Amino acid sequence: MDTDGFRRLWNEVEPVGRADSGGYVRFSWTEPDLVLRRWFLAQAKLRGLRYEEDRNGNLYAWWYAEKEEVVDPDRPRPHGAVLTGSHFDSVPHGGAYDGPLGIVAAFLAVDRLRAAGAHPKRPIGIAAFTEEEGGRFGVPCLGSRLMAGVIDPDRARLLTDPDGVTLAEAMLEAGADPATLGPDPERLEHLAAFVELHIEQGRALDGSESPVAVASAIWPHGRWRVTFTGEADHAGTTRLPDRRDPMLTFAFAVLAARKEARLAGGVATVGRVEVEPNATNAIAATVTAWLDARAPDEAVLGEILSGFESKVTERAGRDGTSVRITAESETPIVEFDASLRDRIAALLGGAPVLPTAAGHDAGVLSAHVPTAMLFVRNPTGVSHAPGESASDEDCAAGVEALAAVLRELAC
Ligand code: HGY
Ligand code: MN
Ligand code: MN
Ligand code: MN
Repeated sequence: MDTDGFRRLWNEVEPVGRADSGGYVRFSWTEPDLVLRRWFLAQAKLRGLRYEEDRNGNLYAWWYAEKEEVVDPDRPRPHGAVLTGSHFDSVPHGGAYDGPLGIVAAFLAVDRLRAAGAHPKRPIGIAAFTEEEGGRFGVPCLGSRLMAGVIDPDRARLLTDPDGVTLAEAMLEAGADPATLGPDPERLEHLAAFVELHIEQGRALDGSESPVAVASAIWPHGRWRVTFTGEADHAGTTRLPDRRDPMLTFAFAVLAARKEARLAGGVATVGRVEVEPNATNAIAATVTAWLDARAPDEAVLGEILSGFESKVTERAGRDGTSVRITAESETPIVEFDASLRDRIAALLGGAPVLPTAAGHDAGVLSAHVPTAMLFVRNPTGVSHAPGESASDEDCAAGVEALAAVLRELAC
């Protein structure tokens, strides 16, 4: 295993976007993202791979099969390609590995295959999908969802970041063209398989013999914007019975989400909230919070949501406030392609097979292309926070595993 080789390439990516918190702030179309997009182009050039940016801002580096029969010279799109890769963007102050590890490992896996003299019979592609976390514009897997045609490009163009900048404006400022956003069915048709390597976002592999696991499923999950509306008033002179304080209903809702999730057997999180007018000495007018709920199956997720909605609506009635719940993104359960999953687990010497409650571009593509995921051990299990970690040895083992999978599927 080439641990030094991993560390060398990882050292080029790891510092990009690191904040004083030790976490990463790599929002799509901001400077750290542009630095990593330029790095991706340089890595493709270094290896003589054909670089491509698609209509949605996703990047590709293609290693063509020697005798690549390009069916339509005007559209030199590879047929039956095996694609691997992940994303560069992060949640605010997220971990170093979530996303970039899959892209660095992909370049190194291609290097391993070439060093071993492999000649792909199918094109092998490396992808960097844009806005996977939804950390800036709020909808996760935006680049892969646009490609798959599961989000309206007009809605996407108007998505705004916390500063009110739209995706379209951010792309224009970065020199990209938002007018081209939209479904890319031909691209999907030409993929024979997609394999995403990702750091494990949990502790399932801690203490395991194998530093690498294969994904069986992604839990159904979603994000809901919950708006609590009350009546702004003076914090001192307004008698308690006269108040219509949305902060009260919000506080109840956070506890209700947790309780409904515990009772149903899933998880629910409120990690983001905005208060208007957000003044120390004024009762809030509105509180906007985002609920992230996930569960092992759709029935449990539905139970969490319906329990949450009924309890919070009832409480708002008692508080004299109102509540509106709007789905921002809902992702059904993903059962990865069983034959591909088992073939890869066997290839990797019986690697553990485990589900995840984290969403991924692989989850979006799996509805269109035979898809698999590899997880690399994360001893702390921490993710979406500075504590996320993986050893160089385990990452190098991930590269070996990915190289073996690409050889199996494309060479
Ligand atoms: O939110 C998620 O589950 C993923 O890490 N984007
Ligand atoms: Mn993530
Ligand atoms: Mn990720
Ligand atoms: Mn992902």
